Amino acid sequence: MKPEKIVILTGAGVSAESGLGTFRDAGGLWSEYDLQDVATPEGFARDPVLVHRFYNARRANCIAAAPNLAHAALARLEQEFPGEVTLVTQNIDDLHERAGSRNVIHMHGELMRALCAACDHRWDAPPEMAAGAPCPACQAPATRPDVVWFGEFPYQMERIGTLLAQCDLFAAIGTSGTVYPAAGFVAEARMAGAATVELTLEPSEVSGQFDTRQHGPATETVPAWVEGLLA
Ligand code: BV8
Repeated sequence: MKPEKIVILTGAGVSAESGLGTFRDAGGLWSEYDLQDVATPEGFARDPVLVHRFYNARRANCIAAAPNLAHAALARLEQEFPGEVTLVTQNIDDLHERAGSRNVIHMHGELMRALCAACDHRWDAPPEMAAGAPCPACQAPATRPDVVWFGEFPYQMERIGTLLAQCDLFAAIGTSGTVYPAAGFVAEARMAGAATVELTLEPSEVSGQFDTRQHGPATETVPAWVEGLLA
């Protein structure tokens, strides 16, 4: 039976072949930085200069990177599939949008957006953010990247819960299934009766919860998977 509502969760692996580092692969971001220092509110309070340096470097990499065949295939699926396709991404890069995806939920925020911790104002981040820079709305020196750190509440969880309860196909692409609540989405989709598929380079921590798994580079597995759905 053809699916009608597809929810796709992506992680760092979908951007790996665009040259953006993953987190937990060998040589990944967490092997160079301690996530406690650069991806927690406590780390930001302790050393905002270090945190801005971390995100400024990733923002520069992101600007210089290009979407890859996996991003392009997912944008094609959204455009050509007769049913509903929603992309829920843990990634903070903008490669899905630059490949043409429109229906994208950034549950961990966006590298290209800035947030004022004092007044909640959000705006397009400059290429380089500086610690203590004043908020354009309230002038408080409380500006930070608009990303969700560990211990913080991911964005649009209510909407994601509704999508998972209603979907009939759930795919996880390029994610290690290490970070919650995202790693729990496959269980929610299964409870809703959805078919589930995992497309990663190697098995994730939740591989056993998927009906089917395809292991290989996203630039090969995702275009083939999309071809099959559109056939
Ligand atoms: C929350 C944004 C409450 C910033 C990120 C104790 C105290 C406090 C919290 C916790 C705790 N214990 C557990 C928690 C929860 C915690 C958590 O899960 N911790 C883990 C480490 C145990 N989670 C949180 O704190 C979350 N908030 O829980 O709030 C709550 C609870 C329930 C409901 C609502 C609220 C907030 C988590 C968000 C943290 N922010 N990033 C930034 O990016 O800098 S997380 C970070 O990890 C990224 O978002 C990243 O996307 C995410 C997951 O990593 P992956 O994307 O999976 O990447 P990874 O490197 O791990 O894996 C790469 C994958 O790609 C692999 O599978 C590999 O095979 C594959 N791959 C590689 N190359 C390719 C490929 N696949 C295909 N092709 C390739 N070429």
